[in-house]
Amino acid sequence: DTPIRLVDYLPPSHLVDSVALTFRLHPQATRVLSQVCLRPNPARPGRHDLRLDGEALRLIGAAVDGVPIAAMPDETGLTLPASSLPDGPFTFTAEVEIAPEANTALEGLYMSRGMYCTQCEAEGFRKITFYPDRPDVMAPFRVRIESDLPVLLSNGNEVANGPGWAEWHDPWPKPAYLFALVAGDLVAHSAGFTTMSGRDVALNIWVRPGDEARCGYAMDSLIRSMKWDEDVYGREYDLDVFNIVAVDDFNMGAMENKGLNIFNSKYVLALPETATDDDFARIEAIIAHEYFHNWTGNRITCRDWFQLCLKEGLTVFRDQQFSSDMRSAAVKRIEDVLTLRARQFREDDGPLAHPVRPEEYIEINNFYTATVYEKGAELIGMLKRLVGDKGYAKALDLYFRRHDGQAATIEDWLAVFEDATGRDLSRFKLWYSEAGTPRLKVTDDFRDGRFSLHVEQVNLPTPGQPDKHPKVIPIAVGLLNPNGDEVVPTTVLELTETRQSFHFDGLAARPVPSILRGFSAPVVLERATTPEERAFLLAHDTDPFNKWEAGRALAKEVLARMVTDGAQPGPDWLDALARVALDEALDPAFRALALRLPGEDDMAQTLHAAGHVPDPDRIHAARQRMAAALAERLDPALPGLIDALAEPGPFTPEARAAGRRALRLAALGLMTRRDGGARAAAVFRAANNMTEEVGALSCLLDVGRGQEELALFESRWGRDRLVMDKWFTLQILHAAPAEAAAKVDRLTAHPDFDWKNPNRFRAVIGALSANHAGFHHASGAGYRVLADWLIRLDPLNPQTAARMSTAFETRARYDADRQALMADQLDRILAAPALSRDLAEMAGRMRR
Ligand code: BAL
Ligand code: ZN
Repeated sequence: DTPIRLVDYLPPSHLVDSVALTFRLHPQATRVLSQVCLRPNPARPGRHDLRLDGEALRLIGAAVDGVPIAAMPDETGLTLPASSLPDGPFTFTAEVEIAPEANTALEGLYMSRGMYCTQCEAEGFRKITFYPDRPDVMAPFRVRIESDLPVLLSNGNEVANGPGWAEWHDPWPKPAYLFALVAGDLVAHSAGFTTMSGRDVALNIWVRPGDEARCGYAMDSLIRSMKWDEDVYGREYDLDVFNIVAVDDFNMGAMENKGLNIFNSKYVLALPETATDDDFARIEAIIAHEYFHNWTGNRITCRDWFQLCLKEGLTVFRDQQFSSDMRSAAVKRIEDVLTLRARQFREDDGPLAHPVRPEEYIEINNFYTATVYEKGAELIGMLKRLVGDKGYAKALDLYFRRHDGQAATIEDWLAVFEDATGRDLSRFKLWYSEAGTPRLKVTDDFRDGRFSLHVEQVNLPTPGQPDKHPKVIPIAVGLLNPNGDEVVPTTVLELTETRQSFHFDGLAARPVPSILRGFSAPVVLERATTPEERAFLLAHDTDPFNKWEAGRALAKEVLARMVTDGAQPGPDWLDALARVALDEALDPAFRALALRLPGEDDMAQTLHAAGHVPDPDRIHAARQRMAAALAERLDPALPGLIDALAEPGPFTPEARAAGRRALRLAALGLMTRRDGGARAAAVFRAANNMTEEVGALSCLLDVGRGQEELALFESRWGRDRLVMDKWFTLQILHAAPAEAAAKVDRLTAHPDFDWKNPNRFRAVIGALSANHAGFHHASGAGYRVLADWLIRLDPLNPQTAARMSTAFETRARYDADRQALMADQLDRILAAPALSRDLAEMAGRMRR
């Protein structure tokens, strides 16, 4: 397969003025009739062939302006020669047949437990009919659906219906990737919203009968999202109806189709008894994310798929802002940075590193990555920091005004910031084109009342990019007096060169610097400092992120020593952490985060960066010892903490209560190491919510207990697919390293292991790669079982197989034996017959 390159971009040969589609739904033989009104694109002077994308379509007939044509599609589409096309506007009509029931890739039109649904981003529409399937071709769509199923939905507003049919019209021009259709036996949880200009919008969440009582939180999140986007960005909804549909078989989290968002049911359905606090938070964030796409993605879309971060980075940034406003901004920032480091820094550090705006791809589905999404969002955060809140607001207003209805680029995006604020962003643009996580090496000195920070940025090579340039890096810094008072409040230093010094004058004493406050840039900060200074910042920093970061860094240093020297954690660290954990003036959610020990994959990455070869067994054992030491230190306080944090009254998913539960469960986890699990078993049995039920069960599994509770859980929830996903995951996640692969073998033989369902597949196979010591067990059994399942899934669902193959991206970190074992499995994958383009690209990049 030849790569597609950004430099080869050409505007489309033809534009589409309107599209009319008729679907005669049938599981094995759906007929799709299309009528596409086209005209030559003035931006491409001259006469051009018209290329229509189309894959796995049985062409019944086609015509241009009503005159049948003898079209012969190839494997990827149909070319209509320029000589056969009118000079001006014309209509292309086609009738094709497709088989939704046989579509296991879950791209295009497919079936999920008797219901028809679609997934067209990025290039699924070409599996529905022949069309210029590219995001810069935007058109209004009219859709007629014919089926006996009771609920028939598409984009836009419903304009007519009758027995066995419905017609929808979407007046807003959109690219084909935002097309959606749903047909099924569904019921709605409905509500209404009046927009800021007084438009009444009907809101519906469509689910299977029986699930309608589980939609309340998603609906509440939607209404809050709509209001927030009006209040904060001035963005109003633009149709009479907003529909959401929950689907059980879905490759992604959700999809922002215009007026008809389609969701993985995991991110819609929630009751206190079935969903954890994390599930509630994710539902809120994803509902918001998809809704916010209506402006950042749909009204303004991407010119081509290289610009994916234009909509995704910005929309992630917006959903992060929303969650911060709804919950605790400090806790949200810490959680976002944890995710960024765990997923994006890891990606940047290995063979899959790519710029936020990639310059080539073989399969675009492989670029829905943490780099495009999460690092893309960090770039927006840096821009906002550099131009200030007012500058950001002005730039966004201009963006919406200037580009509404367009398919835009990163150049357009940066130009609105330049035009709105007068700032030159040509250097900043390097963040979009160069991969890799910059390292900041910081030293300081203090002389005659002047405190100086000397900063050097190091931009290491990444695959295909041996030489890098210095980036523009906003570094938020505050200075504290030795007594803990803040002498210099947060100021943003702008690093633009490889080396720069920044000075603070008029200081009476040498201050303690708090650097990279709020994690003001996606970089690794390297600064030689003392445990005492970290403990000081953990106690006194006014910036909540850096307060947490100080504790985190301290924990990682202690754990690193435990791994490399077999040391035990010293009393200083234990005391410092105990002070935070027991400080009732602090937010319980923050205290829970402080108690969360560094993850094993995170430690492996850190040790590798420090020049060690990480040993997964030693990391695992050291982390267990660390937890045991912390449990011993906090032992006297744990029962009181667990009692005091019990939530009286009925469950509420709001952040305050969730934070208390998080701290309670952190304490319970430690207590389980002291009392053999008696308290956790009691919490499990008394739980009236899934957070505590799963939390207590995890505590037990973590210390090798909980078999009775697992059986109880299964008998209670055996018929609930989403809850049972948790049951599968927990057992793999908490399996002892030597048993993890065998546990996968046992659970994949379970009658409820439906491997064709992406959620269930991820629940088991994805959990294996999240069990660091289990996946990397020296026997290679973890690598082998993952490869077995990827090879099996790939012919059916290449997209999910390719995504999950990234477990191998950290190969270079480990010892030669493990590297060889992983390479063997990548070779096996690459040798699989009829390997998909998706998995071939990923395995090939990781094998290089
Ligand atoms: N556009 C794909 C799903 C999402 O990012 O919302
Ligand atoms: Zn998105």
